[in-house]
Amino acid sequence: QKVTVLGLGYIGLPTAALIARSGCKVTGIDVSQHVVDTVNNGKVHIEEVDLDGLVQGVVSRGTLVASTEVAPADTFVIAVPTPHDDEHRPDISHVLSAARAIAPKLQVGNLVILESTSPVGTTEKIAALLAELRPDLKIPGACTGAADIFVAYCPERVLPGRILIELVDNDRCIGGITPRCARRAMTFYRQFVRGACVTTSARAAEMVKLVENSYRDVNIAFANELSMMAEHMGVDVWEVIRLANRHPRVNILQPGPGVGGHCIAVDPWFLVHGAPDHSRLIRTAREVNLAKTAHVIGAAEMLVSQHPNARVACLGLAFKPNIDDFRESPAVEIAAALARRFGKQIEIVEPYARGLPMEFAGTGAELIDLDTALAVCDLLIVLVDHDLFKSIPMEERGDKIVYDTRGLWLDQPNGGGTNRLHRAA
Ligand code: SAJ
Repeated sequence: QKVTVLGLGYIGLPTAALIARSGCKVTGIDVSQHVVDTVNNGKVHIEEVDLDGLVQGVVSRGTLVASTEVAPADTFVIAVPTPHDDEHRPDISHVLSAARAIAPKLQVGNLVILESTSPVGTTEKIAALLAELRPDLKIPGACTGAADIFVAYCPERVLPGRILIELVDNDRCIGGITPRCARRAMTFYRQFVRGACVTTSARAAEMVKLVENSYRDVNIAFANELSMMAEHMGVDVWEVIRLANRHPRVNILQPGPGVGGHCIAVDPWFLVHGAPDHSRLIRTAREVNLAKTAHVIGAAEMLVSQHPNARVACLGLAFKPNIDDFRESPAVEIAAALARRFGKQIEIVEPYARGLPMEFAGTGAELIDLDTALAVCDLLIVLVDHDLFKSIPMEERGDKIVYDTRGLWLDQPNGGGTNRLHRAA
C-alpha cells in the first residue's frame, strides 16, 4: 500500500515514519527542500524522543522517502499547519493548498485524511474543493450513490515528548464525510494504532479535537484565576488547591505564568470563531490565561525595580517542563519583557536552549548555567518547572528573593520582603 503524508512537521514526520514501519511504502511531502533533504539523509529536523532512530531505520530500508512533489498513492494524509491571524482567525490555506496538490493525482478508491487541527467544516471544504477540481470523480458529500474516493478527518492528540508512544496507544476518533468514508479510514488506522478507533462524522471529529484543548484551557484558566485572587487575598494558592483537591470530585489544575504551546492557546479560538455568540466561557478562559502572563510581567517588573542592585535569574523559557520547545511560551514573553526593561540585570537559565531566542536580541540579557545563576544571582523568577530546577536544594536558594510562578519550591522561606510574591503564581 502506498501512503503520502503531506507536511513533515511535529505530527507529519512521526506519523509518516510509523506508517512506514508498519509496512506501507510512504512518501513524505514538504514544501521545504531542507526538510526533504534532511529526511532523505535519514536525519530529523525536529526534536522528539526516539524519532531519529525510527526515521533513520525506515529511510535506510527505503520505506520512507521525502519529496517536494506529490505523486499518486492509495492514501493521502494531510498534516500541515493551521495557523491563525492577529485576530485569532484560523487560516486553513495550507490545508487547501495540500488538497489542491492532491487533486490531480487522485484515483478511484483513494482515501484522503485530514489530521491538522481545523475549524469545524474544513473536511467538507476539502471534499467540495476536490469535487470542483475533479469533476470526473464522484466525491463524497457532492454525489449520490457510492463515491469514487473517501474523505475523512482524524485529529492528532499526541503530547510532545511522547509522540511515538501516543500515536500508537491513543484512541483515535475518525470522522467520515459519510459513514463509509469513516469505516475506510478506520481500516487504514488499524494498521498501526493499538488504541480504539471510534468512528463519527467529520464535523464531530473536528469539534472533538478543539473541545479537548479548550477543556484544558478552561481548567487552567480556573487555576490561574484562583492564583490571582489568592495573591490579592494574601492566601497561598498552592495550599488552597492541594486542600481542595482532597475532595473526591475536585481536581484543579496547576496555575502557571500563562498557557503556551501551539495547541491549547490556539485551538479554543477556532471554536470561538465558529460560534462567536455561544462561546463566552471559552473566550473568557483564553482572556484569563493571557491576562495571567501580563499579570506576572507586571509583578516581576515591580519586584525587580524594588531591587535595582539585584542580579536576576529567570529560570526557564520552554512552554512546559523538560522540553526544548520555546514556541508561544509565556516564559519567553515574560523573560524578554524583563530583559527589554532591565537589560543586563537579567540573566536567563534554560538547560534546553543552545542560545537565546530572537526576542532577546539587543537586550543585553545572557544565557547562563544554573550553577552560575545560583552563585551570582540574588533574585530568582521561576517560569518553568523543569526537573532540574525542582531539584535545587533549599540551602542553595534559601537566602534569595524568589518569585515562583509554578509552585516549585513550596518549602521556600519568606525572603527579602517578598512575602506577598514568593510562591504567588
Ligand atoms: N499548563 C498549566 N497548568 C496545568 C497544565 C498545563 O499552566 O495544570 C500549561 C503548560 O505549562 C503549557 C500549556 O499549559 O504552557 C500546555 O501544556 P499541556 O501539557 O497541557 O499541553 P500541550 O500543548 O503540550 O499538548 C496538548 C494536549 N492536549 C490535551 O491534553 C487536551 C495534547 O494531547 C494534544 O495533542 C496537543 O495539545 C495538541 O497537539 O493539540
